[in-house]
Amino acid sequence: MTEPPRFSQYQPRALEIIDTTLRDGQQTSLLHDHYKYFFTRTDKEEIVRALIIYGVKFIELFAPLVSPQERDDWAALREVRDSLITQKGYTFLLAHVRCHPRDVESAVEAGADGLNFYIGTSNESRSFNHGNDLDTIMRKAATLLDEVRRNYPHLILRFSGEDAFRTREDDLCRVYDVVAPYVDRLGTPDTVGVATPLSVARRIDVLRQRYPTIDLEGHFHDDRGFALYNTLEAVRHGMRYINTTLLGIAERSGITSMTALLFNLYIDREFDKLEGYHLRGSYPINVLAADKLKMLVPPKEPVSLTNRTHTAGVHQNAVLNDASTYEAHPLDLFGVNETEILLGPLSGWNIIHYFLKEIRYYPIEEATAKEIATVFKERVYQLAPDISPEQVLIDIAEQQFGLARLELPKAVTPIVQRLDSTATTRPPASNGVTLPRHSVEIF
Ligand code: HCA
Repeated sequence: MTEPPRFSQYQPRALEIIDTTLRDGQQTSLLHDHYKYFFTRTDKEEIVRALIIYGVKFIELFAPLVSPQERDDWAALREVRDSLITQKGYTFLLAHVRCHPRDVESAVEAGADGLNFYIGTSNESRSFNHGNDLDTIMRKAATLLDEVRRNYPHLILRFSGEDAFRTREDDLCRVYDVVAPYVDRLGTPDTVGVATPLSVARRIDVLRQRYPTIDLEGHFHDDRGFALYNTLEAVRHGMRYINTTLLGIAERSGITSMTALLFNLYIDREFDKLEGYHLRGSYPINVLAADKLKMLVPPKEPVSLTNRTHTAGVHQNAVLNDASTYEAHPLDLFGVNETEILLGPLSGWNIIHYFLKEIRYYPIEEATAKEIATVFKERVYQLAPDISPEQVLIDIAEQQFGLARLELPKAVTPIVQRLDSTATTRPPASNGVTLPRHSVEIF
């Protein structure tokens, strides 16, 4: 049966995020650190749902043949995607595949909308990974892509020379010359994090000149801490497709964080790149991902509550006078404010622990937070319109668990008071852009 040619009907935006949380994100060591090891089916369904509601149109998953679990999850994730088509339009599910017919078959069987092909092209990959020389890579890739293009004309095809930034420019172009006739995008993964903004700009200029009609895709690892800078440089140089993950989780030190990228594009006033992304959902989606990993949103993530937490008494006083003293950025537009932080049925125990301890100043152990979270999850489903989830949580904490707020010294005003006051005194965003309001319950 021929699939409808959906991609050809889609008009790509100035910036298309290809989220790879469920592919490269699953290669993060954090899953091991926290004894979690893999995302469950439910985790994946919730993440896909949240990404689609956030406005992401391309989601990369493992090739289904990676494991029976991955294969079965494909069907479940397609169902989630299908259930949101009326509300959010179509979202393309892409399979990350080796240049191997079995990978292709499994992805086609699973109903993938596109195939993200990759094969190592650097000396290192050629010598120590697959052992093929450049001519073999070219022959293999071109033959397979030609066949796939002919048999499955509706599929979106991407080709990446893995380790592109350690691949000589001439070598990369030789390979890309032979695959270019078949693909919709050419990837330039910085697999081991060696790129710099300068090398990114140069590489993109070369590729754009040589393949003017093919979109480029970036995937930047953070080994030097440059992933975000490299991505911003790539976007400025006209790269339309960018791989990101929630919280930037991926192999080793990770890749570009989705919300960090969009936040920075906003700060740099690149508003055309933000079309269709629900920026107010940024913090909630980060909380969701962190919760899955059994941690808090990391402090190095720009869209985090940490950037609104002031501990030094002097800072707190200044912030009470005017929040801009220590807060330069409009994080509230990205959902970092009290109404967005919490507290839907999916709020995990760690955000509940954080909320009660750091924001509401209850002395509380993790074990108690876990118990409260269980009670809260039951109660929150029975919410009346005039009772906030936060009030339910506080009632549980105080009445059922006997917690009492810490008395603070006068100079230390709880952050919540500050947030309440800044909510009304903080000037609106100065750029005149109206952002859609988005609340946490959707996740
Ligand atoms: C991998 C490597 C990869 C692939 C990126 C891509 C990388 O985990 O297989 O397919 O574009 O960083 O090169 O993530």
